[in-house]
Amino acid sequence: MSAPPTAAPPGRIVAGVLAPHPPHLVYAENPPQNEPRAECGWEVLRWGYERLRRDYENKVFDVIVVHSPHWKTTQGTHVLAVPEFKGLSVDPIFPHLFRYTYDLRVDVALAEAILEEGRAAGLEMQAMRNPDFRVDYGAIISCHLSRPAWDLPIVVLSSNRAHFDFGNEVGEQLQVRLGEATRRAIEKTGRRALVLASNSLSHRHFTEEPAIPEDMSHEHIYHHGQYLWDMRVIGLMRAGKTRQLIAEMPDFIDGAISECKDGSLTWLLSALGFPEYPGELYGYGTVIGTGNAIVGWVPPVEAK
Ligand code: 2XP
Ligand code: FE2
Repeated sequence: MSAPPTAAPPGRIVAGVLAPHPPHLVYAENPPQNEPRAECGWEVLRWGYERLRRDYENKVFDVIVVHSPHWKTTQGTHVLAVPEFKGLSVDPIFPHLFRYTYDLRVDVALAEAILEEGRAAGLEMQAMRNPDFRVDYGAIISCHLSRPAWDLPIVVLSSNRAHFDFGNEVGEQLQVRLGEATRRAIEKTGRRALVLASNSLSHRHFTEEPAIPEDMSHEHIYHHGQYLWDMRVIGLMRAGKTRQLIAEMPDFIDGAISECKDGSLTWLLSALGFPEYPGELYGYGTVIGTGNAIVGWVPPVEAK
């Protein structure tokens, strides 16, 4: 029998997770929401998510806040701000693997607080108020894998393309400010938050898919240099050297054509206040050759 839930005091990030979103992982789990069926696949990563869920099942969360690389906006950061969204999410690259029916709630009060704190920090922020908006698959997949019950409201932040339009250094600075603004909003609204960065690490894709997508005899790291980058970054996270990781991030992004270029991980580490304690590695594995790590940070609750 598991221990009863332990509630942290309100107004804090209870846990932050690097929670990558390959649609393959949902496909291989065969949840009722997803139409395609799989035989197996990518077990090491799926067992990693399973262990994360088990570790967090006794924590009390009010909300999940997720930053997704696949909601790409060019006029600043957008935040979902409608109480609920329903629809069918189809991955544009892998429509044969991910056709997922979603029905989710949004914590609009927290979304508004993030918008306000972001603006107060000088960031361009926009509320998404279209009830028919199609929620992006990156956010849906990270939330599903971290907490498949969908029993919590969520808040989704877009990735704002600043790295692509103005360079890595500019993009990084904006994500650091956005992370601080997100933390302030969580504190001010008294939420106990689970915060997710939805990106993978190295991101060189295979160009051909096997006839059976879940045939694991085809799955492997694509390129040794990409693997070395992933190991370096994972080593820094496990050693609690997140400031060093941020200092190296622009080079990592270029060297490993990393999905960190969408800003999610930098935003998360900033929201967590750049942890100096080790991140818990739940799993590492490739998906169509890309490097994916599941890493969790649980901030210590300071005595008052
Ligand atoms: O290509 C992407 O960005 C995806 N989300 C799909 C595939 C594998 C990711 O690691
Ligand atoms: Fe992606």
